[in-house]
Amino acid sequence: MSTEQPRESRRDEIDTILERKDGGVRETRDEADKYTVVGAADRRTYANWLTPVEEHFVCHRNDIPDADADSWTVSLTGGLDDEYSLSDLNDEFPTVAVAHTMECAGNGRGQHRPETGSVQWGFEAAGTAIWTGTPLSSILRGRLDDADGDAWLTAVGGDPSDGDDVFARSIPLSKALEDCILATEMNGRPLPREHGFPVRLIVPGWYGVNCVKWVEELRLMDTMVVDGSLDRPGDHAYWQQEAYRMHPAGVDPEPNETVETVDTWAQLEADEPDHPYTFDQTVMSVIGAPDGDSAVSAPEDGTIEITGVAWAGDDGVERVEASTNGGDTWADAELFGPDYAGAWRLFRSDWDARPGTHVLCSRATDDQGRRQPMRISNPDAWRGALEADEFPWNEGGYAANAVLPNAVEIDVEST
Ligand SMILES: Nc1nc2c(c(=O)[nH]1)N[C@H]1C(S)=C(S)[C@@H](COP(=O)(O)O)O[C@H]1N2
Ligand SMILES: [Mo]
Repeated sequence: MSTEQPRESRRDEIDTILERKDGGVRETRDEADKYTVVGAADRRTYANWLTPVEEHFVCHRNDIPDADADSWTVSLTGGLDDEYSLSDLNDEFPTVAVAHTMECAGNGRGQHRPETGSVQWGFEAAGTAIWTGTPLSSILRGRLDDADGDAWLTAVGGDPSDGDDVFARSIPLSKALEDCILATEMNGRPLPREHGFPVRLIVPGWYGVNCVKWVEELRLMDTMVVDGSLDRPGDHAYWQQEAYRMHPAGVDPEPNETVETVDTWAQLEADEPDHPYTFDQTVMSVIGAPDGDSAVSAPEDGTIEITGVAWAGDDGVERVEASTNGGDTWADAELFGPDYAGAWRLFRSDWDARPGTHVLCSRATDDQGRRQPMRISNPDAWRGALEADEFPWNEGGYAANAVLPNAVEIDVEST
């Protein structure tokens, strides 16, 4: 299953992906971090609810495994002792479809000043697709007992890790049973290779890193994955315990066996864990239209419709406001369109546009009353930033959801 290709061969892989992807950031590779990344969304992506595969970003580190759907298996371990082929999964369990907004936890990283390392995403690393597959609750049903109440489920990717960091991520068993699926289709078509063919985990409303691609093992555990948790060589803890944790500059986060809450924002507001994990997505919004690419001419009555999307992870989007003067004043936007847990909502707001240049931005509030902060803080503020309506600069550039860095400038021409 694994491909021992030299790094240079990824050029072809990326080219092939790029042939089908169009959009904003064309391609970014972080040589130090060895990421393969295609930023495929552009602002217009956010004027639509469903994101076509061509506009959906791609992000992973290792080579894409050369997978054969007929021989691929998912093993259940950690006392579950079973194994399924994809046709077993398909035949033995119900098939469901879920809507999920995939967002890399590093979305907005490029908005941090000073710059943080790795891929400098603006807002391009988010998209909403319909994912079809098997509910984990069906697979796990009848295999659990009461003692598993606080258990974790660890998904392991079959991407070759060169004997290094195995791609393994843990989610609470309760989340797995609630709404997670093993997906084999994206937007009604077989999963594209770069999105996890033949099977990937979808964790609705959680950051992309939790949605393990090319899943080959699901392991029931008492704790989150730490080093030595898996029956295989390599380091097991990197993706859970080191990468994708929020912390100030120069800090190495300590591993934890468990956390009080998997609500990413609540972890940030609380004093523990010291360095939050990127689990559920923080409240966020992006304007999709007008897109600022060219000047707009105001119609006779001056009214232009501002359209965008807003999402809030496990929480609902309670309110979206739009501003046409860089955040000085705000007007309530209207939520409309599909309303699925784990996927973004469309919003719109009528703008009485006058000729000139205007800065448009949006600000969403989740159903726990948490509102997007206006800007990203300086590097020293850390958790103190929250009180100043700022998002805490963090060294990995994770979970950023500040308003102003996502603003769009619009030239309105007189008619
Ligand atoms: N096996 C595996 N799964 C993975 C990754 C990876 O490197 N290996 N990258 C993760 C990250 S960081 C993100 S943001 C999402 C991106 O999913 P997409 O490429 O389908 O958009 O996949 C996640 N799943
Ligand atoms: Mo990511």
